[in-house]
Amino acid sequence: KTPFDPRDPLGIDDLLSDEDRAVRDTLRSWAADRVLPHIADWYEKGELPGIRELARELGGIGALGMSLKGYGCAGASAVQYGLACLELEAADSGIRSLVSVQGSLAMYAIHRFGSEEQKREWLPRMASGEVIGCFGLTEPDHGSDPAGMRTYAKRDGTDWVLTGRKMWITNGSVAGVAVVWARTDDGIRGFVVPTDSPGFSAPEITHKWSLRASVTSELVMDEVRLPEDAVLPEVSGLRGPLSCLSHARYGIVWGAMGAARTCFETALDYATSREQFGKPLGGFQLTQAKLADMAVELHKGILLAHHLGLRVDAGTVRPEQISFGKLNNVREAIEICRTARTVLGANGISLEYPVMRHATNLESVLTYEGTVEMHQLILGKALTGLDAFRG
Ligand code: TGC
Ligand code: FAD
Repeated sequence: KTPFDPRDPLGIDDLLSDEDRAVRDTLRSWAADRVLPHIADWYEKGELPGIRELARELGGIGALGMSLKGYGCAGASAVQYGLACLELEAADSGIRSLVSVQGSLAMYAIHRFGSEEQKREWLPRMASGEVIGCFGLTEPDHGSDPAGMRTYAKRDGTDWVLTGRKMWITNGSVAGVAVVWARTDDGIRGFVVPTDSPGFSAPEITHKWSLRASVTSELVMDEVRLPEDAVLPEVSGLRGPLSCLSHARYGIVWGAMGAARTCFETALDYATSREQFGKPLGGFQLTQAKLADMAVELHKGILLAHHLGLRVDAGTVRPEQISFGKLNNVREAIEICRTARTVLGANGISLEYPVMRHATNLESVLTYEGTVEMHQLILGKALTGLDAFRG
């Protein structure tokens, strides 16, 4: 009989190929070696020191723009990219964010909508981690509703002149290139902006209580002059940035389960080792109910991520299905982390254990890439045919 594995109760591992497992193991061991020994300290200090070195290492193991083809990218499957996100977020959401924004947002935008010259200029250096990218969509007054953005690019002869502000931009202050979405006379367009352009600055946002080991910045563009070919030629309209978001949201569907897995396993270890009233915490029915519910949601979530991964690989996934995954998996992951926190009692609030760090990180993950409410409304519209975003 196949033995029951408390860490893989449904036998999901059997769904993976040897290549999938190899990708997963590479990322898991990189994170164990390079992130886990330091993350509590980075988190406490609110910094991600050596981010450029980390980016180069991640490039070296093929994690940047992992599922993109050509231009130095690994050309992995969507399932493999998802497994990578899960392993990185099992260490910390901030590290997965670094990789998501680089690969699924900045590189994806250039890969899908850029000119051949833009792809050749930026993608190989972004895949290797030599250049970090960021993705500027959100503005101070336009988050969930990016259609209202104010950042504006006007023509001046053949040049573009870009003015505006973006807010809450991951990787902003360390980026060498920013993909910035702006209003133009022809609708919303994407611009590839070298961050050393005169008039461009990216002050870091501090005092965050979530994603503390991640760089988050404002982008300020004060009449940044760009050549004609800075625009992404292959898309106009909100479809451009929203397509990139679909790709990044897919990674989060997996990633959130990584944070949840770490919290579940921490709670399971704790419950089987700490005793109260003369027996292990895991021997009390109330603790078992928590562990059982956490395990059910965790592994359902991984199955859902795997299912979506197969659809992405087959080219059949719909954006609403990705919203389904992001809504469910982030919401359940945060619940799992909060429950794990209770199993650890007072130790649950300590940085000596990872659960509170993951739970507070997931507060950002719940909000970025479309809030819970946005994904409910996207699904609600798909279910009813009625648009409830406005009025
Ligand atoms: P709507 O009229 O629905 O759509 C406009 C056009 O876009 C198309 N479209 C999509 N295309 C591809 N993928 C998707 N997911 C798409 N969703 C919509 C749509 O077909 C249409 O195309 P066309 O050709 O007909 O014009 O647009 P709307 O203005 O009603 O907005 C819809 C809404 C609210 C769902 C959308 O604005 C939205 O998703 N808002 C949430 C904003 C958001 O998620 N921002 C994230 C910023 S980036 C970020 O958070 C990075 S954090 C990363 C990290 O650190 O890990
Ligand atoms: P708002 O849109 O103001 O929403 C506030 C609340 O109102 C939410 O609960 C929302 O769901 C609700 N709400 C809004 N409209 C409706 C409605 N019609 N019906 C019901 N409820 C509604 N953005 C980028 O572009 N690039 C990045 O790299 C990036 N990185 C980020 C990193 C971090 C750490 C964080 C926290 C955010 C990041 N973001 C980034 C921004 C993120 O995408 C936005 O915060 C998010 O889209 C929500 O926008 P908002 O914060 O302006 O909230």
